[in-house]
Amino acid sequence: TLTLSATVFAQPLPKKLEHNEKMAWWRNAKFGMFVHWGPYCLYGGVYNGFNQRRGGAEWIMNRCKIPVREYRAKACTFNPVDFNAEELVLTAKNAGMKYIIFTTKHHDGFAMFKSNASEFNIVDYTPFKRDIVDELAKACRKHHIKLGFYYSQTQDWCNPGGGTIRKEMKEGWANPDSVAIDNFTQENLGGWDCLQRSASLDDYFRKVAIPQIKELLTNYGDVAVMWWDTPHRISKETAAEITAELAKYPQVITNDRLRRPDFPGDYKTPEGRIPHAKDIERVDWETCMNIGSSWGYKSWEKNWKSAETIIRNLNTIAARGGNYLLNVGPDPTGVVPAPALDCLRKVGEWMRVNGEAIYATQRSEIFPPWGECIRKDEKKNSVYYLSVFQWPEDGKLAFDTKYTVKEAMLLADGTKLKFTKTPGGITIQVPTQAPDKIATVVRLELKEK
Ligand code: FHN
Repeated sequence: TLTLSATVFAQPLPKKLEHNEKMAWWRNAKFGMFVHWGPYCLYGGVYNGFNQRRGGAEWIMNRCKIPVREYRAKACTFNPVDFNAEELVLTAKNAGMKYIIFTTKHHDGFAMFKSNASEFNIVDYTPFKRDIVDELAKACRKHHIKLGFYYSQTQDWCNPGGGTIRKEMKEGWANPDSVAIDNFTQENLGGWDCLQRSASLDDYFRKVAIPQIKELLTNYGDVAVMWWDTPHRISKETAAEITAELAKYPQVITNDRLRRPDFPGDYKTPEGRIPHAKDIERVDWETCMNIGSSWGYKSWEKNWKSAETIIRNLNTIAARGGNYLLNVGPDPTGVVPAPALDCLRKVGEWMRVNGEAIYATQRSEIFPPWGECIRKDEKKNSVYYLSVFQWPEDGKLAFDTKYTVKEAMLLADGTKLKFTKTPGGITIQVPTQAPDKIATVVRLELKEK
């Protein structure tokens, strides 16, 4: 009968992966690159000669109340001719990063990929015409870097249906019929008239967001992560529809920002901060943080973080059992700003020597005063990596442990270190000068009692 044949030919859903199996690569990876890039980079945090005062430069349209038509006209000029996906992927890889999370669509609604759901995308709307997500996916596959997609599911400032737009529409700037300022002519508003407009948020999900999510999941090979953002204003039903779509791709890991609290995803996402160890016990988590002070490119950035800060943060995060997702914002030509590249190069140098202390490690539950203690369970024994930020001037490094230490060495060059037992643990004899002023790693092999 009809019913029987429908049952027989129905496509079975792929086998559900066990949670631990699915999370394994992510837990081992520890360090990833976040990339915030879209037409907002054309402003670089400056509008009409004024520096944007609050928020990341990717929020410039909202913060400076740039009319939709004007913003879209600006987006028409996006032509990042120096973008080279392989260069970006290799920048991440050489810094020791194992995955990239790329903003496929941020709150401005612009898709960095070819989309049939909205013409407001890099291929159909700009002279560049290249599918950036596709190029990135290919480069990531070539260099064995996992690729995840940031997708802002609840906001689209260029579409009346998009998320937070109602309030902004009352303010005028987000009204799609608002008049562009003088320096944009009707001619360079290209594509405007045929753009999608959704009447409501539901309509937006149906016509734009869900079709785009499907495009992302099907057109670019294996997707490692779906990274949602701003988890408000999405109905339970729509979130469930998205989750049902995701169920077809059991390998895809998701963060916790689809809809709170009923769609917790696979891991938590503290933003711009490293949580206290006691607040993130027995959960997977990832700190996302800027390498400067803005997610999107800011031409007047002055607060670049040093390699020392990044390396120490990475150690602290590893010691507390988390991942570090470090953000860069490429400029209008498609290139990561030089101070960020310089920092990542130094981080890479440290990682090439000391990566063993970061990858595939676990939280240690020991928080020494001079730095961090990171744990790795090996077949027979466990290893502690003591990452020393404040070097002991007397050459005596005190470490409290209830375990028996079999061997101590400097990770960088394998120099064996002598140690003596103390009532609470051991004292390790180390050189009086810190071999690495940022973080010297002492590797301890333990024999557990
Ligand atoms: O509003 C965004 C912001 O621009 C950026 O994308 C960050 C990254 O975590 N998420 C939002 C704020 O939570």
